[in-house]
Amino acid sequence: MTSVEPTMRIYSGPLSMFGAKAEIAAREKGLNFELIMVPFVSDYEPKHPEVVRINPKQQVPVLVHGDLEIFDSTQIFEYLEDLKPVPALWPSGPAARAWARILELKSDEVFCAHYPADEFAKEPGCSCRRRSEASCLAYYREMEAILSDRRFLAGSFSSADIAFYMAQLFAERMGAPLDATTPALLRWRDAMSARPAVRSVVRPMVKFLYSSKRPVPDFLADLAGDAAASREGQRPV
Ligand SMILES: N[C@@H](CCC(=O)N[C@@H](CS)C(=O)NCC(=O)O)C(=O)O
Repeated sequence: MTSVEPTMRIYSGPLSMFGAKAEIAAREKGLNFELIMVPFVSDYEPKHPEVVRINPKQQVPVLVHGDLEIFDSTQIFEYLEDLKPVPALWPSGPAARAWARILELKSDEVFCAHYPADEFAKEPGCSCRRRSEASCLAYYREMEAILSDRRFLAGSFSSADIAFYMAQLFAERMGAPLDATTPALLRWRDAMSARPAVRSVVRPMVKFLYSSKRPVPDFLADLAGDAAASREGQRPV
């Protein structure tokens, strides 16, 4: 039988944490899609023409599925959940789902706001860097408390975990690592890093970090394979 399903396309970038969120969700759900990586050197210029046409913010991720053209990782989560409800990436029940969505929003918009790249690029010890580090630490402690009686942030594995995993990975890169003061969070991150969908999205990202001589968080070093052998001169974080 010939399939009449249109091919789903996800536009992402080699260092896009938001694109990675969308891709991980699609892989967790076992959906077939074509991944289009937009050019990225030190920024996202030149913009991919499809990204410019579809997203007025000119950002990835963008998803195209038949006539549907949408953008924003959170909106993509919602579409994928409606398209293929099982396995669910939101918990069941209105209150649990609302709470999970708030955790996802906080991860993207509150936690991520704590570590603007230019702040972390400043000298260690400068006051804005110390403020960013302290804010990240406070957020880690909040997540640690949530994980005291559960394996995943919203109870069952959900998009809230995907969002915070990617956000924390980027914070680690920028200089706000997890440490032994948040053991539940470390266990949660190990469990997340072991998921096949996560590994298949993060592995090419780590290879890109190595090949472009950017720092790679130590907890991801095993994902790099051969690329790790050439990490000479690269600063792990
Ligand atoms: N809220 C958006 C954020 C998207 C976003 O910031 N994308 C970045 C890459 S991770 C981007 O395309 N930046 C290029 C630009 O802003 O010009 C989402 O969740 O998708």
